Order: sequence, then C-alpha cells, then structure tokens
Amino acid sequence: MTESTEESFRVAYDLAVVGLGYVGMPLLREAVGAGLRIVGIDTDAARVEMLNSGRSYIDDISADDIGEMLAAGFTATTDPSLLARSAAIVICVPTPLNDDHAPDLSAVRSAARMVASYLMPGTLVALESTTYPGTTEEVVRPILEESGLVAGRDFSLVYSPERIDPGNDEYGLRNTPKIVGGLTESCRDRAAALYGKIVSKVVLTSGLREAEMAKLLENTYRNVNIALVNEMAIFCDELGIDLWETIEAAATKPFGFHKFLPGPGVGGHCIPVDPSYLSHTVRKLGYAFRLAETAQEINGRMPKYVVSRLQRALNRERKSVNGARVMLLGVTYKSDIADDRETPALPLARELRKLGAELCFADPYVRSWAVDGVPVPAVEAPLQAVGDCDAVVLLQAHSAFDLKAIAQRARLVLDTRGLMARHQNVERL
Ligand code: SAJ
Repeated sequence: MTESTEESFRVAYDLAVVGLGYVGMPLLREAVGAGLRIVGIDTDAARVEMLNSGRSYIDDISADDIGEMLAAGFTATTDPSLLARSAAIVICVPTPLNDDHAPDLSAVRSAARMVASYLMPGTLVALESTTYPGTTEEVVRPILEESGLVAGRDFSLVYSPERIDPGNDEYGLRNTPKIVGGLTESCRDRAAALYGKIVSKVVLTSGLREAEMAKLLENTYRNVNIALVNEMAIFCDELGIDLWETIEAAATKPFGFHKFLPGPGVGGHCIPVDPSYLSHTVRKLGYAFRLAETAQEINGRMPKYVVSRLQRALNRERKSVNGARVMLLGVTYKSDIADDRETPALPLARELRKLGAELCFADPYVRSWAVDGVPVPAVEAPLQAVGDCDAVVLLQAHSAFDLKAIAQRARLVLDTRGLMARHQNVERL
C-alpha cells in the first residue's frame, strides 16, 4: 500500500476527544454536525455506558443530541487504542485545584500519557483544559514525546482554551470565537483548519502561552470584578447606599463599564479556580499576583459575610441564629444549572450549622444535598414551607422560584441576588 493508502487505512476518525464532560461533549456534537468522524474516550465506564445508551449527564446536551450523535456514528469508549486511528486528538479533562489550592494537573498528565501510548506520526494533539502558561510545552509535550515522536516534526501540538459557558443559551461552541496557539505556526494552522470546520471564528495567537494566558485573563477579569462589587456591597451597606441601584445606574454607561453583581460567593469550576492557576505561575517569579489573590480572599469571605447579615436581620426580630429554622434557596453554583461545584452554599451552610441553625434547602436541580456528610433536609415546595422558617436565604435565583410569592409569605428573606423588592421582611445584600 502507498503511504497515503496506509494513512487513510489507519485513520478511522477525524477527531478523538479525551474527556467526555461539559467541554468534550459539545465539541463532539459540533464535530459530528460538521460531518467529521468522531470518537469519545473517557476513563469513566459509567459515563461511556450512559452515552452509548443515549443518555446525557451534561446540562447543555440532551438525550436527543446524544441520539443524533450516535446515529451519525459517534461512539464512546474506555479503550484508548482507538486514539491510534484518529487524525486529531483533543484533551478536555478537568484542571482543578488540590487541597493546597495549587494547580492539579494529574488528569492532564494521565490523559497525555494515554495519548502518548497510541500516538502516531502525523497526528494533531490539542489541549483545551484551562491551565497556566507553559503547561502545553513544559508538561504535555515531554509526556507525548515519550512516544519517541517529536512535537512540531512528527506530530502537531496546540493549545485552544475551552470557552464553554454552562447554561448559556446564546453562546455555544460554534458561535464563540476559538483561540488557537501552536508549538509552531504549521501546528497552529493545522488546528485552525480543523477547528474552522466546527466553529465560526478561529483566533490565532503567535504561541502556546498567549493562548493559555488569554483564558486565564478572561476569567481572572471576571473574578476581580466580582470581588470589586462584593467588597462594595459590604461597605455600601454600612454607608446606607443601595449598591444594586448604583450598579444599574452605572450600567447605563454604553461604553467602558461591564456589569457585575454582588453575591454570596463565587462558585463553579472556572472563576474561583482559574485565577489561582495564574497566581501560581506569577509566584514562580518571586512575587504575588496581588489583585487576583486579594479578589480570591474577598470572594471567599462572602459566605461568612452573608451569615453575619443574617445574624443581624434575625437579631432585629429578637431571634438568634442558634435554633433558627433557615431555608437556603438554590444550592448550585449559579442559577438554572445543576452543577454545585465550589458552590458558596457549602461554606455558608457549614457556618450556619456551627451557629446552631436548623437548615433545609430548596433547589429544583438538586434532589439531595449533604454538608460534611450530614444531609440537609430537602424542601420540594418552598412556597408552602417558607412560612414555617425563621429566615429564607436566596442564594441562586433559579427561574423555577416564585420570588414574589416567597417574599410575601416568608417571615424574613435575605436576598443575596438583589432581585426581591425591599420590604420590611426582605433584606438585600
Ligand atoms: N457571579 C457573581 N456575580 C457576577 C457574576 C457571577 O457573583 O456578576 C458568581 C456566580 O453566582 C457563580 C460564579 O460567580 O457562582 C461564576 O459565575 P459565571 O457567570 O462566571 O459562570 P461560570 O463559572 O459558568 O463561568 C463561565 C466561564 N466560561 C468559561 O470559562 C469558558 C466564564 O469565562 C464566562 O464568562 C461565564 O461562564 C459567563 O459569562 O457566564
């Protein structure tokens, strides 16, 4: 067989994705929609089984989506050997923080080792996991080159940050510009050709690090600006200034201002995590990324601040937190999604329990919830139950909540989202 025949025989897939989560699955969905031959690899056999039986565990991917993907030839597998038969491999695995709040690249490393075991000449490898500048070249590249192949010569190596916003109905993979940086220009341009089939706009950077840094800038920008309004919420309350109204007024400025709102703390696997990846890199230079670290401290302090505001509100009713029946409305990390990673509801509940509160929660996306292994009673119909509580704390304003009716029936509401009209029983952060 000629080389091209051999190559065409070897290549059964245009795209293999390693990591079938909220990033990998939308990528596969768009790829199969673009007519690409795809395969998904995951180490979690239960996830693989669910996908192959047409079920979804991703907020933004329906069972119908999975069915269409399967009908178009998609399969999920735990067998990494199929990587040897794919022209391109994209790694979409989690990059959390470890217990010391330092970057945890264990999933990236193990995915890279998996890829290296089956890496064939001519393959394009892309990392999409959010990480600190230098990861692709200094961590992933050496692992891949354990295959004996040389990056930039025998295979292409790029970084393209994932920009999936869970629950965002307006912006998805296809209509969000995709940044691509390569080890070499030819690596980059090869990836741009592939991504160009899947997304409407590809944005090229001169190198891997600029692409890695762009994502961290995006999310550190968010974290810092959320911290700004969170810190302002604390002193505006003491100054007797309505910050919510202030922000709405400032947001009328058609340029140079982007609205952020205070809240009970910053959750999710992106915003509270990504800036720490950048701080970690800067500290290698011998000094701190002060703005990012201060923002983390301010945002991390909000759950305790919410407790102090609840204490003050209960005291006005001559009640203490100790023994108070408190309902938490919304325990996920943001409204209208089921993800509860890094949710501020957890430290808040922990603190309230320490003070002796009797907790319950209501969240249409969460059937059962435990804090430090101790279940928190779930309330199916909050409207019927708020009257029996001493206080209700609105944390995530899921659309399913009838906030007006809750405000009318509750004895006391602490609204951390500024969505309820102020009333003698409704206090806003
Ligand atoms: N939050 C506030 N105030 C705000 C905005 C957010 O307290 O003004 C809180 C939320 O309640 C949540 C946390 O911050 O607990 C994160 O919220 P988020 O809206 O940033 O949502 P995420 O974490 O899903 O962030 C994703 C990110 N997407 C990617 O990393 C690809 C982020 O870059 C997006 O900008 C963000 O969605 C978005 O715009 O919704």
